[in-house]
Amino acid sequence: MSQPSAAKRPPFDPGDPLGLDDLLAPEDLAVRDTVRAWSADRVLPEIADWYERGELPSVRELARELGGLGALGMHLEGYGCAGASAVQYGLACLEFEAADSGIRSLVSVQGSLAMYAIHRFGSEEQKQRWLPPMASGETIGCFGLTEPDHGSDPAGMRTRARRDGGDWVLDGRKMWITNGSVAGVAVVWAATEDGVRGFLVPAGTPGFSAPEIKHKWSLRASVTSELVLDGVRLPADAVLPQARGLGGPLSCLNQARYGIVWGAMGAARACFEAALDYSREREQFGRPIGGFQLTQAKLADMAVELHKGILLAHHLGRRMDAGTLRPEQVSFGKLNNVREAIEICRTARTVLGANGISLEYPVMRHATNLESVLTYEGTVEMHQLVLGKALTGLDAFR
Ligand code: TGC
Ligand code: FAD
Repeated sequence: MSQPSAAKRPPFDPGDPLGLDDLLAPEDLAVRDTVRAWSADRVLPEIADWYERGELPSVRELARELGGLGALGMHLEGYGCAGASAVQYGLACLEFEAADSGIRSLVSVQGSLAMYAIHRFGSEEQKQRWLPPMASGETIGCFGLTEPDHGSDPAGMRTRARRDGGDWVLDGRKMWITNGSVAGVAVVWAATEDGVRGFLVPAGTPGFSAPEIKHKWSLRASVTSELVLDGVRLPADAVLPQARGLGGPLSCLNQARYGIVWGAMGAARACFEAALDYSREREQFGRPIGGFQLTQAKLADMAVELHKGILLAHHLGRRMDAGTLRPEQVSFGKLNNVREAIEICRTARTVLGANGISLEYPVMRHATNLESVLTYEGTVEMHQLVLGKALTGLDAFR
């Protein structure tokens, strides 16, 4: 194999050391640049303040702006959705999460969980009613699967839906629900005589409320709520007709987990960049700390894991676009990329010394956010067990 001449080789780019941008088409780069510019303009100047206050104060306005960008349900077709590729959706998730995991959560729950559930399992009437206002950000959606006593094991859910004449009546509780208190529609999963079914619960339905969960030390710029269902009466057409069994909600999780595979690398990139910049400027013992071998080892290891993670995300994105992506492969990506992202953020924190714990820098905020990302959408252990089962053929969940 002939070696290219040095003159043909592009220069080394510290922001893209593997040359992964070569994998992207001009339209992919355009999506990435648009989301990066929006995040820099709308999120980065305010995020530390929102985080400190533990609020996402302009969530409805942000949702409408995200709708205007085409970011809500962007990988879905029709009904006002952008019809972007999975790779483009992934790039957007990376850029949103480079700003804050809370913004990527807002986008993921809207597009990959609530809208995807309606798009994949809803009737034509349900799609026409809900998807266009959700794509534009006029209506926010949430996705209620987790319960106070059933997180990793949703098969044991206690929320029940029973038939009463032509109606459905729902009773139960959901816990830790992103966007819950600001949602115009909640996708609620409940046990019925025929197994798990999905229901569309409009905000304001009697018996339904969504109190916000406070005192979080992670995902502080994100709305998280309980969903309370006390004899919530819904018409027959509130049920998602095409979803039967736990496979319904778990299919939606594949979509959101895929976005996290990319998103986690955004948080990691922000921390790596902060550490690299800091290491060039901060001097100790008469020289920049980036000149010390131990700091360079940290930076090199961070860069290796960051760009391996992006490459993995890209590979999974291509498989998703080709229709060949398996749930076990999504687990592979979520397990690796979130775990490595946390490690990168923690290492970046050490490079910043005491400044690493300050909200003046993004590192600690991303590191604490990633503690939620490690847990939601399937904990590390769940994804290890999914892979363990696929590798051995033995189910170790129960
Ligand atoms: P199991 O018996 O394996 O499966 C039941 C049925 O589901 C099917 N299935 C899947 N289908 C599509 N995609 C997947 N990933 C699937 N995994 C399983 C399966 O084929 C079967 O279908 P059928 O037709 O034979 O009935 O189920 P299990 O009870 O043993 O549980 C498996 C396990 C533990 C992997 C699953 O329960 C699980 O993934 N648990 C983790 C729960 C979780 O991730 N919850 C997330 C809640 S949503 C959230 O966190 C949003 S945060 C978002 C944000 O803010 O960004
Ligand atoms: P548990 O399931 O109780 O697990 C506790 C520990 O036990 C974990 O380490 C787990 O891995 C381990 N464990 C459990 N079973 C096993 C086993 N068989 N083998 C080995 N280890 C095991 N849910 C939604 O439905 N919608 C949302 O929008 C949503 N948003 C969220 C937002 C935030 C900020 C957070 C923190 C959570 C959110 N969740 C949401 C909930 C999330 O999906 C759950 O927290 C998650 O699935 C884990 O459930 P749990 O917290 O009940 O932990």
